[in-house]
Amino acid sequence: MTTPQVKQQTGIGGLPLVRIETPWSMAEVYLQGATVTHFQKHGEPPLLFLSAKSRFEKDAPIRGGIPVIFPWFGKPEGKPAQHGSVRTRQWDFVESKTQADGNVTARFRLPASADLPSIVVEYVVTVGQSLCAELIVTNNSKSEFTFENCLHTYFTVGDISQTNVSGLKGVEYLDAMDNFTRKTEREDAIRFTCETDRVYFNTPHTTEIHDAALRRTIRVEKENSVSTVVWNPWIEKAKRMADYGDEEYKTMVCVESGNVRSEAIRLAPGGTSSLKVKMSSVL
Ligand code: TA6
Repeated sequence: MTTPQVKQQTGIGGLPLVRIETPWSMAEVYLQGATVTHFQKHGEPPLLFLSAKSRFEKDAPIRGGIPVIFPWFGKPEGKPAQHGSVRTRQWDFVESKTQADGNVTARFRLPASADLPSIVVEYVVTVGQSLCAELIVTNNSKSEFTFENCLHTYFTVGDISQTNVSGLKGVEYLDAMDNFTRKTEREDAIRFTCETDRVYFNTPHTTEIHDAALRRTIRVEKENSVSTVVWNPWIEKAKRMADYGDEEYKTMVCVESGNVRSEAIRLAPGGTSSLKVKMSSVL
């Protein structure tokens, strides 16, 4: 059994990354946005999707993996960019630890910044037979801090036309493709035949991605997340995204975990909030 290893390396575009090898898997985390760009169990296809056309440049978001969305989701009025400010910042790699069971944890911290006064943001990635990501926000200010968070995970699938997402039947959602109209999910399994962009509310529970082409099920388990976002850009939007291949919509789906829009978090002074997601695959 290979011994766990953690190495700091220079990655695509000269950007620094942390590469983590465990007896079961390998992962890569770019310090840019503390973005997990790769997780793959030995002998399996990659769990995470990374666009072949992603930019790897300072101040540009990485297209794929697990973008960390904080302190806002989407593009609220007056905000300078889509999906928060931290996915394009360089985080610090603090430490890594190998657990007795062979899992490796790597801890990252967002450097203090004037736009987030007295707010400490850390991110802990645990790599083993599954992948865990935990976004931890501590409010050291003297006032309540309201924010949205989301781990905007891109998953690899073999063929989107043979893929479905289960676990959301009966749940209310906002349909971004229909002026954010509030609807109720009627399907046991969501299938993809067009651009799909939905924010599901009151979903603290597990969802599953059933990938018939790769003959695997991906399980997304969450702690302290009540919003789930399901997204596939489909044909026309794929063509409009410069950092995304025209055909890449066929081999990915986003199932994102966080607390967004009406489910934003209100963190009292001295409080800590942790959003945790465990991603695993079953063949
Ligand atoms: O999570 C879905 C979504 O909000 C979509 O509307 C789409 O914009 C996607 O995120 C990607 O956003 P980005 O800013 O990374 O291009």
